[in-house]
Amino acid sequence: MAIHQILQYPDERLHTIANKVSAVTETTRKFINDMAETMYAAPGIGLAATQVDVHQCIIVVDASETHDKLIAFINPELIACSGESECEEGCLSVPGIYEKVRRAKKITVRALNVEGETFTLDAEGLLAVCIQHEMDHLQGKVFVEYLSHLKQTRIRSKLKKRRRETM
Ligand code: K2U
Ligand code: ZN
Repeated sequence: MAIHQILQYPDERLHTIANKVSAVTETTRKFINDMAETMYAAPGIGLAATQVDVHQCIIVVDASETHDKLIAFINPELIACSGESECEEGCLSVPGIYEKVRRAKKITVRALNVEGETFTLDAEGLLAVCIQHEMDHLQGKVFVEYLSHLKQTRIRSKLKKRRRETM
């Protein structure tokens, strides 16, 4: 397995729209294993293929307290959502930034699993937040884009300053 480098905002590649996976192959399964390893090592509770510069509709999520319940979603689609809730979010591509975002409270997602079989999942709470956050990544959207332009400008400046200091 391999740990991939995670793109850092405001890298333009984070705004790429991912392509549907046409067939789930051994190569797909190996990549998903790499994504999971990369996510757990970060550490995080979700990761989208976009974040490792692979523009395929694949996300992995593990919102369990024991960090041993990985769910892989291939070609995920939101087929139902209800309610609204606000949650403080972070992102492995925007380190050190945590801001509140409003999202659907309950969702139903349809996707392919690693065997290429269709499944649906009802989710709420942190799992629902994480799945929506990762599905945004597949559409080229980073969570800071829900914030005001002023906040986005301040975040870009903060990250650029931090990068200059670490060079
Ligand atoms: O996309 C990512 O960068 C993964 C996020 C997923 C996430 C974002 C917001 C809310 C929940 C999950 C990372 O896991 S950010 C780290 C983190 C960990 C636990 C709870 C919140 C954020
Ligand atoms: Zn993220």
